[in-house]
Amino acid sequence: MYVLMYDLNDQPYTKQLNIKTAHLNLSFLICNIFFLFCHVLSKLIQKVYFISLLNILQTNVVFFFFCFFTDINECDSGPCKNGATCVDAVRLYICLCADGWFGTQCENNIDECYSNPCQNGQCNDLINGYTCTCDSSWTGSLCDTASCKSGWTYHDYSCYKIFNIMRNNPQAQVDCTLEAAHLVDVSSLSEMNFLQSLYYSSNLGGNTDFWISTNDQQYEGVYKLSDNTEATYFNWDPNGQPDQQYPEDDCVHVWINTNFKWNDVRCDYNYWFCCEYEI
Ligand SMILES: [Ca+2]
Ligand SMILES: [Ca+2]
Ligand SMILES: [Ca+2]
Ligand SMILES: [Ca+2]
Repeated sequence: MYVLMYDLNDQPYTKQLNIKTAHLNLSFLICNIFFLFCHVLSKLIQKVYFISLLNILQTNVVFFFFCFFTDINECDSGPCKNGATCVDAVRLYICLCADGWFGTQCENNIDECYSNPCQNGQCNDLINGYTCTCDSSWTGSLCDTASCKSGWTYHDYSCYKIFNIMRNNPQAQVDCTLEAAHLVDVSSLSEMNFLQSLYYSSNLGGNTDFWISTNDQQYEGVYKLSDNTEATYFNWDPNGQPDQQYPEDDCVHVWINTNFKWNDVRCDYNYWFCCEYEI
């Protein structure tokens, strides 16, 4: 009678049992079932050693069965990376990642830039954090604070300054260009309201009208902005403007006395002027 056995390294071998067939009774069947049980268990658990102690008496075969379970510490090999904490378990390990890392072995650097936190700038991914390199004219940790040149005021992605210097319209355009700006393009009621508040908060020392870019110098009645695109917003004085009183009335100024409504006038008149640059 040969019995399949396994040594401590799980290597199978056969062993001849020199006992009478008559004695190979139910005990052998139980033995094999138990062995099978241990072997299946060994697939689930780190190691199972099966030992059967055979004690052959004169007429009886008595088996003693033992399963020995062992488990190594899988954390000993240091599988968790980047400062993770390794937790040993049966047949496996679990890595508890340090902040900023993920993955089975915490081998991956979390991309904190994924959500695009830098509103006007470049995001630089770090370990458990990020920094923003802001575009020009933006500051703040999230590049969400506009930064206009000294003396200029921010509103909706533009910077503005009202110059309390008397200039005709072409001269005013040149002065704005020298400031890397242009005569203000007023294209919404919101922008117009902003200009009104800017006018009063700028301590300009007087109440003089100011130029804006709107003009119809190219075609009479077709109003353009500083970039030569057609104007779509107007804030004309409702009492008859634009009236083209003179043939040269092709430039537009903000009329302080009519609550900041607009009037078309000759371009060679002199007023203050407002410059704008986009950021
Ligand atoms: Ca990161
Ligand atoms: Ca504008
Ligand atoms: Ca005109
Ligand atoms: Ca007019």
